[in-house]
Amino acid sequence: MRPTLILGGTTEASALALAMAAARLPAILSYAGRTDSPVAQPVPVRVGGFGGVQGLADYLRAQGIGHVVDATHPFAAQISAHAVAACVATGTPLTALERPAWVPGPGDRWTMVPDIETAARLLAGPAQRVFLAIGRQHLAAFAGQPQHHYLLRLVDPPQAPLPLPDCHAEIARGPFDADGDRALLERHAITLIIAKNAGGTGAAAKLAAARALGLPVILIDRPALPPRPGVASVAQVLARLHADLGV
Ligand code: 3Y8
Ligand code: NAP
Repeated sequence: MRPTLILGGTTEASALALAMAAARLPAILSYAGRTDSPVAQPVPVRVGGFGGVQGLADYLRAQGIGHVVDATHPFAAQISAHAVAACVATGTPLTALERPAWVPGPGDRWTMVPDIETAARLLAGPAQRVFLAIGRQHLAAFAGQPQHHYLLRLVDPPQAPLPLPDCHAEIARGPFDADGDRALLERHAITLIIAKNAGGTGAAAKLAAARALGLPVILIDRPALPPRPGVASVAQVLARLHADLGV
């Protein structure tokens, strides 16, 4: 049976890998190599970029991949675009395992913005204590607003000086829980949270904590992705794989 390539790096990708291992369906989970020690998986793992669309297409052919499941994070827009192009080029079935965007509920004080740059522009004004919970890759976008104290949360200790003069980095890997995030916000006297609209459960704790504390949140919309077949659950992915296999 031809293996499935899972483009991973999310809670849902790990859940799919577990289900495929249990169902004895061959799979390879792929990480970009963004973190020092990605969480162990019950299926074979490969780490690192493929080398663009052509590199991914070559990999699909060389490994005889029977199906690609794009279970990457909604902000991982480039790999998702590459997966669409490489699957078209090689005639490989593609399924996206997607999680719906978060929507505000009672008590939420959210401001939705289209991108990271707009979020940074909204910080013009007097100094605040900001939980900038977007990870490491896009911190430079906030260098133009040095007046704030920033609380950061990074997966690995930073290897280079951070682009924000007044910041404190917590080193932690999610998924996170609401009690822990509430204690974090209180311990650092946070007045504003900035987050990506990741959806899912692994990063939602800070929103529940903000609601409990009545704190405002600037929530960044996810980037646009090319159209592709998408499902919302591991069970639906397995159903598509079984349909592929005619079982
Ligand atoms: C390397 C794999 C699993 C996956 C768990 C999910 C949940 C915990 C919450 C906060 C927000 C943030 C960040 C976050 C969460 C899950 C999921 C998720 C957000 C790991 C992982 C990899 C990454 C990459 C990393 C990014 C960063 C983003 C931290 C592993 C732990 C902020 C996104 O230092 C860096 O370069 C980090 C880069 C991309 C965003 C950024 O731009 O900095 N994730 N996160 C994946 C790879 O190499 O392919 O190391 O085990 C996975 C998870 N992180 O299996 O249980 O499913 O979303 N990840 C965001 O959502 O805002 C933290 O602090 O509240
Ligand atoms: P991205 O901007 O969409 O992709 C940039 C390049 O990284 C891709 O072109 C590809 O390199 C490589 N890449 C990305 N994901 C890969 C994967 N799963 N396997 C192999 N190569 C991959 O990606 P990103 O936003 O940096 O995300 C990187 C990883 O972190 C993904 O696994 C994603 O699921 C995870 N993650 C991201 C976020 C986030 O906020 N962005 C949050 C949680 C988890 P080549 O062009 O060389 O093939």
